[in-house]
Amino acid sequence: MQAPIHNEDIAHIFEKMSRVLSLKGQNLFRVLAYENAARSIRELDEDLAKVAADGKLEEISGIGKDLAGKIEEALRTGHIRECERECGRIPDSLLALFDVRGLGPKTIALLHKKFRVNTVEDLSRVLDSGALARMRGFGEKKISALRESLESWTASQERMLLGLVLPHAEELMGKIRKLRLVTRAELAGSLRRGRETIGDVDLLVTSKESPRALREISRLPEVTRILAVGPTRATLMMGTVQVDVRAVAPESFGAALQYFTGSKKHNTHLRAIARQHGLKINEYGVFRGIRRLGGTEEEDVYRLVGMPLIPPELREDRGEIESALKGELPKLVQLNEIRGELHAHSTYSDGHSSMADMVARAEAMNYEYLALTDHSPSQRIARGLDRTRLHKKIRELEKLRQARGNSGPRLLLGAEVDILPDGKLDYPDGILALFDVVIAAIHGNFNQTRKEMTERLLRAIDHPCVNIIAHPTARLIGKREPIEFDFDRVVSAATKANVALEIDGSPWRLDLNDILARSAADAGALLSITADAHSAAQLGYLRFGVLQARRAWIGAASIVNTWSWKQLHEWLGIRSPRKAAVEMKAAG
Ligand code: DGT
Ligand code: CA
Ligand code: CA
Repeated sequence: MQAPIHNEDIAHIFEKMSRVLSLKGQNLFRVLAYENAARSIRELDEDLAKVAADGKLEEISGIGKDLAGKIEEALRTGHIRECERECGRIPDSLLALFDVRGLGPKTIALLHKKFRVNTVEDLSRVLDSGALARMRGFGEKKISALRESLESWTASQERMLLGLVLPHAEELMGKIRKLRLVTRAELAGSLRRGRETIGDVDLLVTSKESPRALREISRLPEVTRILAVGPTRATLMMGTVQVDVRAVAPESFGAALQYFTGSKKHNTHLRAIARQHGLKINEYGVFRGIRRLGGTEEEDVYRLVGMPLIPPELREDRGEIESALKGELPKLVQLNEIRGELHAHSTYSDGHSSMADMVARAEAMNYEYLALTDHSPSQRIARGLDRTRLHKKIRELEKLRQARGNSGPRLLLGAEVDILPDGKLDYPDGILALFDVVIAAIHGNFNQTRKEMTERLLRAIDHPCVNIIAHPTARLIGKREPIEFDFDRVVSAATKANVALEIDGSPWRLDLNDILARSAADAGALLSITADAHSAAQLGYLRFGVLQARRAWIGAASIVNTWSWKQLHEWLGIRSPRKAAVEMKAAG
C-alpha cells in the first residue's frame, strides 16, 4: 500500500515545480501558478483527499482543472509524473537556495552554471573565494548583502536551545510591554510550548497604532537587525535569533495567541473538532458562518468547542485534545511547587560558585533543601573529589550548617557518582554510605552495546546507596545522541528500587526528554527535576526541567523534589537499613 499523501507533500511538489520552472527561465505565469497553488494548499484547513472526494478541488483558490488533475494523480499514486519529469535530477539542495534572501532564479541559475553551486555550502565557498567579484553584476554591495543573507539563513536553519533563548525573549517582552503604544504582548510558538529547541521566537502584540508600535519595537536595543517591518508584522534579529512580531486586533488577540502558539498539528486537530460543531477557528476568532462568537481571550477558543484551556506545553497533538474533551486534563507540576534542588555543583568540583554562594542563592529561591553533589574522582576534568578533598568539603559543609543554624535550606551532602563501564560506582561503599544523596550518572564509554548499557544502569540502580539516576540518556542536544539501553527495563527496575530518574534542566541536556519522562511517569517511576547547576545563577535552569515535565504530562506527586523535607527525608532514608548494612560491611 502506498503511504498516505498529505497536503504538505503536494504543496511541496508544487513549490518545487515553481522553482524548477523559474530556474529554467520558463513562462512566469506557469511559475506563479504553481507558487500560488502551493500557498493555497498550505493555507487550506481541510484534507485535500476529502476535498477531492467531494469534487471540490477547483473551488480552492489558484487551483484550476489542470492542477486539480495533478492533485488527484498525487492522491491516487503518490506521484505527479509531469512534475517528476520536469524536476528531473535537480537536487533539492540547489532549490533550497531560493530560501536565502536576495537570491532569485537568475542568480541561482548563474551560480549553478558558472560555479557549480549546488548547495548553500557551495555558495558560501564561492563567496569566500572572491571569485564572484570578477563577475559582471556582482558589486561589492551585492556580495556583502549576499553574505549577510547567508548568515541569517544559516542562523534560521539551526534550532536554538530553549534555555538559551527563553530568558532573552522574556527580557525583550518585558521591554515591549513597557512601550506606551503596546496594550498586550505575549510569547507564542514553540517557545511558549517549552519545546527543547526553538526555530524562531514568535511574539504577539496589540496596539491602537500597530505600524508605529512595530517600528518602536524594531528600535529597541535588544534588536540587532531589522529584516522587515510592515504595518502588521516585523521580522527582527536578536543576535542569532529571529523574532517574528505580529500585531493583531484586540478582539482577535486570544484567537491569534492560540493560532500562533501551535503546534500546527494541535491546531489542525482542534479545527477538525470545531468543524464537527459547525464552527470555524482561525487566527481572527471563532465563527459560526459569518458570526463571530469569540476570540478576545485564548479560553474562548477552547470553551467554544467544549474544552477547558489546554496548557501550551501539552499542545503537540499527543492526546491532549481527547483528554480535554473528556475533562481529564492532567494537573501539571508548577515551578512554585518545587521545594529544593538535588543536583548542584560547587567549586569543590567543576562548579563556579562556592558552597556558601550556592546556599545563599538557594535561600533566596526559598528552597527547603539543597544537595551539593560534586563529582566523583574518575571525573578528572571536572575535578572529581578524592578522599582528602571530600573530607575537606564535609568539614566546610558542617561549618556552613552550624553557622546558619535553622535558617535557610537544609544542606545535604551529595555526590554525582560516575557509573563505571561495568556498572560499579566510582566510590567504595564505605564512602557512598556517607552521603545524604547519591546521584549516579554515566559520563563516559557511551558506545557500549545496548545490552552492556542496560546492565550497567541496572547494576547502578541495584546499589542500595543510589537515590537518583542523573540525566539517564546522557544526550547533549544536537551534539551527542542518547545512549541506547532497554528503557522499559531500566524504568521498571528504578520504580521497584524506589530510585528516581532525573529530568535535568540544563539547556544542553533536558534529559529525560518530554517523551521519555512521560513514559517513565506512566510506568510509575519517581522523578526529580534538577538544574544540574554549575553556578549559583544556574540554579535557575530548573525551570526548563519543569517545562519538560509539564510537556510530559507530569504532576507534582511523582516528583521527589516537590515533596516536603519530611517526605523527602523518609524517601532518602527508605534504604537506610541496607545503607547501614553497607556501612558496617565497609567498616569491616
Ligand atoms: P519553531 O519556530 O520551528 O520552533 O516552531 P513553531 O511551532 O514556533 O512554528 P512557527 O514559528 O513556524 O509558527 C508558530 C506557530 O504558528 C505554529 O506553531 C503554528 C502556527 N502556524 C504557523 N504557520 C502555520 C500554518 O501554515 N498552518 C497552521 N495551521 N498553523 C501555522
Ligand atoms: Ca517559532
Ligand atoms: Ca515563526
